[in-house]
Formats: sequence, C-alpha cells, structure tokens
Amino acid sequence: MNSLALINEFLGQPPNASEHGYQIDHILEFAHWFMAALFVGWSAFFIFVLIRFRKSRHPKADHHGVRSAISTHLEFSCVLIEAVLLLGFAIPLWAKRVNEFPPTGDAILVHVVGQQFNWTFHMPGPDGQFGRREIGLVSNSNPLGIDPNDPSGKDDIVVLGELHVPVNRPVVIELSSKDVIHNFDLPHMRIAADAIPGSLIPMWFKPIKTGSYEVVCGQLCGLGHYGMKGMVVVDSPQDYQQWLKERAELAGQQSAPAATQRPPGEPPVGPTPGTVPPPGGPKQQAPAKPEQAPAQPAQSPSGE
Ligand SMILES: [Cu+2]
Repeated sequence: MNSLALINEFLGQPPNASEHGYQIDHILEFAHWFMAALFVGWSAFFIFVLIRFRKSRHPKADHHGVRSAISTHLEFSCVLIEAVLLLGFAIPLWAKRVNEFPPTGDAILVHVVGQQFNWTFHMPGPDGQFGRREIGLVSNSNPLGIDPNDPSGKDDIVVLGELHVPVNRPVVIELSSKDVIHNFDLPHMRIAADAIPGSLIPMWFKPIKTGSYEVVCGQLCGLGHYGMKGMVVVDSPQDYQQWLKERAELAGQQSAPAATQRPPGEPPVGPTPGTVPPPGGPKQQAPAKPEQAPAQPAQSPSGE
C-alpha cells in the first residue's frame, strides 16, 4: 500500500480482502484526495473573501461582482475531474462487476436470505441442487421453507449467521429477503447489494485472504437493524471441505433440512414483536381482539 492510500484507512475503511477490491480502493483514494483538496481550496477562498470584502474596506456593495474568468475555469476543472472519475472509472468498474460473472463451474453458489434481523445462508450440499423452497413451509425450525419431500433438499446446508467459503474461489450470491429491504454489505470484500422482497439479486466476489469478515445490513430495516450482523469466514480449501462435511452430516442427521442452530444470545427467528410480519409468511395467531374497550367496572347505582 502506498502512503497516499492511507487516507482510506484514516477514514475508517477496513483492509481489502477481495480480488477486485483494490480497484474500488483506488477510486475511493482518488475521490478522497480530490475532496480533501476541494475542502482546503474552498475553505481558503471563503476565508479570503471574508477578509478581502470586509465592511470597513467595502462599505458599499459592488453590484458588478467578479469580472475575471478564473472561477469559471476552476469550476469547469472540478466538473471535468468528476466526470472522468464517474465515466472513466466508476461506471466501467460497476459494469464489469454486474456483467462479467465468473463461470458457474468454478464458483460457489450461495443463496442469502435476509430477514428482520439476521442473515440465513443456503447451500446446495453434495448433490449441487438446491431444494425447493415454499413460503408456506417457513417455520422457526425451517427458516427458508425447504420442502421436506424434495429429494434435492435433503442434503442442503442451511446456516444462520455464519457462512464459510474457500479462499481464491469466486463466490456467487443470490440475494433475497423475506420481509423488508435489507442490504447485504461485506465491507472487507468491497461489495454490497440490496435484498429486495420478491427479487433475486446476483452479486459476486473472490476472497483472496483467509479470515473472518463481518457482514452488516446496510439498510435501516427496523428496530433491530443495528444487530443485523453475520460473518463470512474465508477458509483454506481443506478447512472449507471439513466444514462442508460437518454441515452435510448435520443436514443428513435431521429429518427436516433445517440445520439451523441459533447461537446463544441471538434473537429468535421470525417476526419480532413490533415489526411488520413478512408478507406471505406463516400466519401468526392474531391476538384475540377485545370486542370493545375493556369493560369498565360496573358503576354502582347511585344511592347504594
Ligand atoms: Cu436489515
């Protein structure tokens, strides 16, 4: 990392752990330095103007204003630099990210489902086939509603909160949501995308460093938004195979393909009181509505 790149670190950016991340970091680095230069430039100009046009020296307003063309040139240069950043770097990089997905044979495919307030990861298991999902089958023990009668779902791996992936292999994520709009944000991998109910959003990254990386929700999605975190663990290929084996065994042991275990201290799966239940989700027992306002204690007839 060169010393100019320290501005990203100074502004709180975590170290990059993905293959394409350095390209994003370069754009951010340039944009940050450009903004710093503008901030210093405009601030200095503002202070200069305050002193230069103070009331004691200019008791009368000058209605002609600036006659030199220097401000026009300066503003045009700023627009030009911004246009180059956007059209020359940001948009081509974005187009590459959304148009050039890795070949499916090489990539790990994971379904990621957001809900208030956690992330569930669904992998196809040894057979490579995802089990059928049905919203009506969603329950606390089967958070994704995997059909227990579908043979391809028997070995599926469903994990809450923590996903393992191997290093140096592309990971393709298909993102969806069970309730409101969330945002699957992996800051270390320099990727983020909205999880939108009713849509399947593809995204991908290639991890280049082993370690544990935090997943956060990047959209204000309700009362528990602050705690909607997860973890992506980038393993060596051996560790990843070991994890897959353990998970597959766990999935095989259970009759229903819901290998989900809630880490201690995590809120229970399902709608949280005070939030909107997922549309089309399992019908909740509606609390019995009082017919009327709570009956007032009968007033004793006066005189008794
Ligand atoms: Cu969220």
